[in-house]
Amino acid sequence: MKSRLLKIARLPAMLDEQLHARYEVVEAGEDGSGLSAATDDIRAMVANGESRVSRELIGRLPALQLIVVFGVGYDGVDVQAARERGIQVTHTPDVLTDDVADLAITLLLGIARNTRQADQFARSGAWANGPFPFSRKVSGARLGIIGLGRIGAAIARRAAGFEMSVAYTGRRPQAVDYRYYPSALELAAAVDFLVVAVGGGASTFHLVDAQVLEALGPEGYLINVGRGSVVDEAALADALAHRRLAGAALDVFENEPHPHPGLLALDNVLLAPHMASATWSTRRAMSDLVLANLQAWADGKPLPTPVPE
Ligand code: NAP
Ligand code: 8YV
Repeated sequence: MKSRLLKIARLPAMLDEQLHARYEVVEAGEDGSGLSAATDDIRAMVANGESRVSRELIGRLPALQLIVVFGVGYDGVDVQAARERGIQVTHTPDVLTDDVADLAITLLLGIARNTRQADQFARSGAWANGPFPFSRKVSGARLGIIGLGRIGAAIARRAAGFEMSVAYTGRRPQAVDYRYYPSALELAAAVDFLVVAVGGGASTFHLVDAQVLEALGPEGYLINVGRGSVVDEAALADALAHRRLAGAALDVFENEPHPHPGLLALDNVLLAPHMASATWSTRRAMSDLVLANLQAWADGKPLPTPVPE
């Protein structure tokens, strides 16, 4: 008989098929809402970067032993509550780093060079009336990265190809050649493009607030591929609307799938629907890692990618 597995995330069909082949899959909303079936025998759960695995949800699953996150960010999981129960938590680091860094650069180039408007300009016939307005040069500009982790470092490596100077902030300086600033505020004041590559959670909530945006200034651009909660989106919409910031390009939002309404009509904004890791090959690699963690757990072996202690 197949054992039961709780799924509280939208997953690629390639992973769904594998899960259904191996388990009796019980589905619920991203925060476990709608979970009506008996939960006493559910020992494993699959979530994603957007899921909310609260202490309350964990409490409703007395047999739970494993939480597998399809994604690297696990800020939605109450890891402390899981640890108190001896429940293991895994995620999918590394395999998505390249894609997320690639999209950060795509967004940076897109917002600086106005590629969204350029496409429309070329399609619409407006081109016949004169040339496209000038945009902002990227090569040689100053890049600031909030969170020089796996993804932040990959963005920095890509920026070297554009001869950008790189600076960063984090909780502590690292043994790297990039300049370190102890706060997001000081970093913002020193760069042209500020990229958020840090995860969510209480310690990074609204790290980019109105003051940081003010410091980035009317010539500055914000790019966010980290988590929506890191940026005060209302303050961002206000700064953009009043041109106190040159532009913003965002893949993640405070209230997904609903970007702040104040952002939607602005022409100095480029939006993406949380798709930085959504390429075929990376989603396959993430799916494989989810299955590998589930299999290792079932076999009583060490888990390939547990979240750090
Ligand atoms: P990582 O290697 O753990 O990097 C996170 C970095 O953030 C670390 O270098 C850490 O440096 C820094 N950091 C942690 N807490 C901080 C704080 N309170 N203030 C300032 N810096 C802090 O993780 P990763 O693999 O690069 O992933 C980073 C995040 O990207 C994920 O957590 C996820 O939210 C996001 N992500 C988004 C997408 C997407 O689709 N848009 C896809 C994948 C990941 P220190 O320890 O030195 O502070
Ligand atoms: C995914 C992410 O889009 O890895 C993360 O933290 O945010 C993304 O890679 C997400 O987990 C899948 O929904």
